[in-house]
Amino acid sequence: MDRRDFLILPLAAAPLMFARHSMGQTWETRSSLKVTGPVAVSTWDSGLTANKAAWPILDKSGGALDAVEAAGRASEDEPSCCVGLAAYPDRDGRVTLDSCIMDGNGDCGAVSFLERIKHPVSVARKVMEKTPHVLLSGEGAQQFAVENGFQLESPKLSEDAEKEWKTWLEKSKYKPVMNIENRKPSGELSRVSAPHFFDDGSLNHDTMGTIAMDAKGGLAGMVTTSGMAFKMRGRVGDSPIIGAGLFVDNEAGAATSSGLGEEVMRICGTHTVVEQMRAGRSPEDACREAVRRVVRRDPQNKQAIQVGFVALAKDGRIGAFAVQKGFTYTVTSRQFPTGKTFAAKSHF
Ligand code: SD4
Repeated sequence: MDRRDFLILPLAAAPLMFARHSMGQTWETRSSLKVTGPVAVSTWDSGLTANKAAWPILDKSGGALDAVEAAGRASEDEPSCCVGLAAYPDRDGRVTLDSCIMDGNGDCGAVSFLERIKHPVSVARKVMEKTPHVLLSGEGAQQFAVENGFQLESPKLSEDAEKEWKTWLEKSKYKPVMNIENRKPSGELSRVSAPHFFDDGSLNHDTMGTIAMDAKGGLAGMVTTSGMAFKMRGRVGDSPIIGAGLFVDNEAGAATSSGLGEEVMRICGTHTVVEQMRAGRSPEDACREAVRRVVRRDPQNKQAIQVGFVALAKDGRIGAFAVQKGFTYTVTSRQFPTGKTFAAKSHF
């Protein structure tokens, strides 16, 4: 079932220019998927684009790290609601990007709250390779990027992002007043600083996370996102946080997440998933356990949020689990050379 379809929508559906995901699609669910040889696994059906960029590298015995970086760059190049400079801005009208990259030996780099740079995933890789640090943020991250040859792009919003932002401003009657986050216009949804759903009812998610295994069995992963649309300025989600939005360990496996980052951060989501695989759980059961931890805290409110995890074990098993129906992931491998999208099982 499609993410757009699984909600009963109270709001008028304004058509969106951006394809957040394909409509009307149904995806196969598999509990025990196992591939042999190299593989790229990405969040959502839009993961097809990411995997398409990663696959030629993996197929020619290239490294998993190069493959996931290529996946991230391809997503950042494709205009969408949720990744790259064309994505939806924060509530002040500025696009701020988060990204991280990690390989199976524990090397990692990340950027958060990065503005006007087209390829955050490559900046994250530079942080990993050229600095003694893991995470650079905001102005400092931008300065580092420029010093390393990344071009400073225009701050102008894409046409579609501008239109959506303006619509959001009208409806939310947003004024930059103190404590706007404390208003409770919609019950439990007021607990986070960005809307959970767009006006067409689709979830405010579509972060691209890619985890991959190369021909030598080496693992790597990356995440790239603009975070939650219309978020509070300065808000950073799980995506650039190692152990939250991404975790990779050659001894056990790799995992990435999409959805409401605050919930993922609270349980160190992907680290939990990888540790569960290390302890012997299948990728799907490991993701299910992480979802259980998300849901067990304040369970009533979990009906209103989405978090999905997808995992790749070091032996090629793949699995996923989400809070709600509608989370999908895409696998590209020798078995699925053009990519195949699967639906994750879910708690609700
Ligand atoms: C965040 N996890 O910033 C991200 C949002 C997301 O698809 O997954 N979007 O919280």
